[in-house]
Formats: sequence, C-alpha cells, structure tokens
Amino acid sequence: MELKSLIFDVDGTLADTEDAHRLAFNDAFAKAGFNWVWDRALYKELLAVTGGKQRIRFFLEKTNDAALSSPDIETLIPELHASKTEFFINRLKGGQVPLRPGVEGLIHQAIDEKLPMSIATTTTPINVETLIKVNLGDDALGWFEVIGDGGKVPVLKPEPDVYDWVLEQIDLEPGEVLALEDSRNGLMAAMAANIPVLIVTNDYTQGQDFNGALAELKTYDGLTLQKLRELHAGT
Ligand code: XBP
Ligand code: MG
Repeated sequence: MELKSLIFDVDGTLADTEDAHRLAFNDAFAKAGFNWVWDRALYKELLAVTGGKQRIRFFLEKTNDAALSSPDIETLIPELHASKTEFFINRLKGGQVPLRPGVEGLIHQAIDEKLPMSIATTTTPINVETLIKVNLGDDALGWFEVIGDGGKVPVLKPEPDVYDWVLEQIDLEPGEVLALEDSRNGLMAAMAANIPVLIVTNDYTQGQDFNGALAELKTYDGLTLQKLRELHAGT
C-alpha cells in the first residue's frame, strides 16, 4: 500500500522529553512536601506505565507508600500531576527540551513532499502543543493534520485507542500509514491498530523488546523520507 501519512509519537520520538518529565515529577513532589525522588534507574522502571497520573499511582503501589491509603489520594494524584505539568511546561519554555537530531529535517521533507503528518501520544495536550511551538514555531501545530493525545482518548498506550482515533480522523487504513515510536508500549499500541512501526530508540528504551517493528534504529539523524518509504513498501 502507498504511504499516505506519518504518525509521530511525541515523548522519546519528537524529543527526548523523559528526563524533563522526571525532573518535573520530582519538583512537584518536593513542592508538595513529599520526599519522593525518581532517579533515572527508577524512572526507567516506572516508564512501564504510560501517563503521568498512572505513573504516580504505579510508583506508590510499587513502593507500598502510605500515601496510597490516605483518604484524599484521588485528589492528591491529579493535583501532583497538574503541578508536574506546570514544571514541565516551564522547562519546555526555557528551551531545555530540543527536538531529537534529524526530526526537524524529516518533518520538513514531509512538508516539501506533501506527505501528511499526525501525532499519536499519551501525554497531556498542553505538553505537545508547547513542545512543538517552542521548537518549530507558533504555526507548526498546523503542520499536523490531527493531534491525538491523552486528552482525546482516556485509554493510553499500549492499548491501540489513540492510533485508532487518529486513523478514524484522517480516514486512512492502517496499512497506509507509518508510526514512528521509541518504546515497546508505543509499538504495542500501533501494532494493535495494525499499523506498521519504525522504532528509533533512546537511552530509556534501548534494549526493550521490539519484535514486530519494521526496523529498530538509534537515531533520526540522516534518516530520509525515501528510507521511510522503502521500509513501508516492504510491508
Ligand atoms: C509517554 C508517556 C507520557 C509522559 C508523561 O508515552 O508515558 O505519559 O511520560 O506525560 P508515549 P503526562 O511516548 O508512549 O506516548 O505526565 O502528561 O501524562
Ligand atoms: Mg514515546
């Protein structure tokens, strides 16, 4: 089938955001008076769960933290997460999270060749919007036909819901698109929607099981649209 659209994941794909997320979680915990500190090794384990609120709960369950049995836990987690989002946005606005090398070039090739692009992510909408605007300019959101995010679909990756939602919006068959992902959860989500997937790993996701991906690369640097078309043509 002809390649008719690219679908980009955000965290770990457009940019290496996860350390900024991690530090924002730590800032939010400290501000609220908790002594929880997520180092890189712990965060790598916590990334098994997508979605910030779900990740906080996963951490509390994993460490059997007393906060879990507090009567206000159902309001505490969203409050901590809202605070984390503020800290994260400040980091984005401070220019601390650039796009991965090669990503901007690929996006411009797609624009030049009139290949539509969309986004499928589990993160909070404002995070995607700010990342794109800060790094690509105020008009860049309009370069993407559809933005599927954690605000559009409540069920996050590795479930296929966000990919199914994007496909429905852009009115294409799964075989007509190519998903660009960095993680096993992302791969599972796209594959469950029957979408072919190219994996480009990062420090947090390297070594995960990517069985079923079209290919597994380490960088976008030097990656051309022609190469993506070739990979897709082999499906
Ligand atoms: C990314 C995520 C996100 C972010 C946190 O997964 O899991 O949850 O780490 O974002 P993917 P929020 O790249 O597979 O979409 O805190 O806004 O939920
Ligand atoms: Mg990702």
